[in-house]
This record gives sequence, structure tokens and C-alpha cells, in this order.
Amino acid sequence: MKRIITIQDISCVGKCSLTVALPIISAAGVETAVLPTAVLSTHTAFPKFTFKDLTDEIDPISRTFSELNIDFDAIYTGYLGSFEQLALVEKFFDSFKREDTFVLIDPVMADNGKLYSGFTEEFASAMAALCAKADLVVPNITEAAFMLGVPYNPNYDEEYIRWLLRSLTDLGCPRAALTGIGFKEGEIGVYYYDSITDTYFKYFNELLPTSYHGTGDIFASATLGGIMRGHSIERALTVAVDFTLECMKATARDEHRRFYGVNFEEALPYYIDLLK
Ligand code: PXL
Repeated sequence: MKRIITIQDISCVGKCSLTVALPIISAAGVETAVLPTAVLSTHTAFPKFTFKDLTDEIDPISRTFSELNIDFDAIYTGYLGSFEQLALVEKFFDSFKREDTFVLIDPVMADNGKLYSGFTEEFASAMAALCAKADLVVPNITEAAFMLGVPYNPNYDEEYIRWLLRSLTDLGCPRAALTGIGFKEGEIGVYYYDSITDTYFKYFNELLPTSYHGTGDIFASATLGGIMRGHSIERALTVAVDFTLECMKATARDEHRRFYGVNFEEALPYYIDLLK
């Protein structure tokens, strides 16, 4: 069985980051180790949250892994809260990235043209530098724009998306996938570029009228699960689009749904089937 490690916060309530990555990647049949970077009562989109920073734990935990000869087939980073954490994560890559270790960075920090609470443009530049160390990055277009220091442009065409993707790979990461992309009314999906083969791939499914918090984390986790199960990146991205849509449909169907979080739990059997 493959073993990955995911480095991001744990928000006790409000399904995102580790409480999404752990169940989804485990459901893919992949051992999912965690390195929690912070503990929050609730994620930062709630009107109120506590935040206990765990930056001081990152190095001792990493050193202990090294001493125990623990290694990983993939390293997946999501929400990271400070410049110091970015530096420690880079050090973690240097220690644990073997030739065949797959590094996935989801540069979680913004959506809909705006940075999340607590993030700055300087942080976006530092995240862009970290992305040079990844095998695949999966930003949305807001995160891509902040990392590249260009204005957010929601009225994009295909040429612009291809330019964004090439610019992302110019940061040093060979592959980039932009999430939340659609060109026609009613479609949403992913646009991917592999700079090694100079090829593009796109896949869309149905756009629902509502958006839910945490879908980016579901998408990234499902993608990594697929790759670790031996699927091509293109197939893994397709599975992630379809699974994310199914999670959103399950949420929309639930008349007792909460204002936070997606009912991904109900769609896990569908995800497992897609990976067969
Ligand atoms: O879903 C991304 C995410 C992860 N972790 C925390 C967040 C968010 C988005 O707001 O607040 C703590």
C-alpha cells in the first residue's frame, strides 16, 4: 500500500483540510499520514475561530520520521498559515522527496478574486516560490493570479487559461491544473498543462447553482488518491471533477445540510467505484 503525508491544518468543525484529506485519500486505499500545522476550532470562514499554531512541532516531527526511516510516496500540502511554515515545508521536501516521491501543492489562500482572512500578496509570492518544488500544483484562478502577480480576471478565454498554466509551470513546477474553470454556461471543471510533454488536457462537468466551502480540498485529495492508485494525472483529475460534483449534489439534496462543509461522506462509495 502506498503511503502519503499531507501537511495542513486541522479544523475541528467545518469540513476542510485534514478532515477532508484523511478520509478521502484513505478511501482511495492509500495510507494517509498527517502533519498538522495548526488546530482551529472552526475554519476561517466561520464568524469566530480559535487558532493554535503548531509550527514548532514541524521540525521535531520531521526529524523523528527521519530517525525512524519513515518515508512517503507522496507529499501533499494544503492550507499553510505563515512564511515560517512555507520554509519548514520546503525543508521537509528536501528531506523526504525521493526521486519517485510525488509532491502535490494546493496553494490554498484565495477564491473569487479575494485572499482568505490572514493572507497577503507577499505570502502569495512566497507560496509561488514553494510551488517550484512541486510535481503538480492545483490552484484556482484567483490563487494563480495572486501567485503570478497579475490581476484576477474572471472573464477569461481559453487562450488566457493556457497562458496562466504556462506561467505557472514557468515558476518551476512541471505540471499545473487550474480548478473551477468553465467556458460555457453550466460547465465547470479542470484545465491541465504538462510542460514536459507540452500537452493540455481539459475536462468539464455540470456547474451547480451553489458553491460550497471545502470543495478545493476535496478536489485535491481525490486527485492525489487517483494518482497514488496508479491512474494517469488526466484520469485522476477527471475522477476528482466527477467526485466533487457528486459531493456537491449530495450536499444540495440534504435539506438538513449545514452552512459549512460538503457531504463528501455520501459520495465516497462513488469515488471508490471510479478508481476501480
Ligand atoms: O478549505 C481551505 C481551508 C483550509 N483550512 C482553513 C481554512 C480554509 C479556507 O478558508 O480556513 C483553516
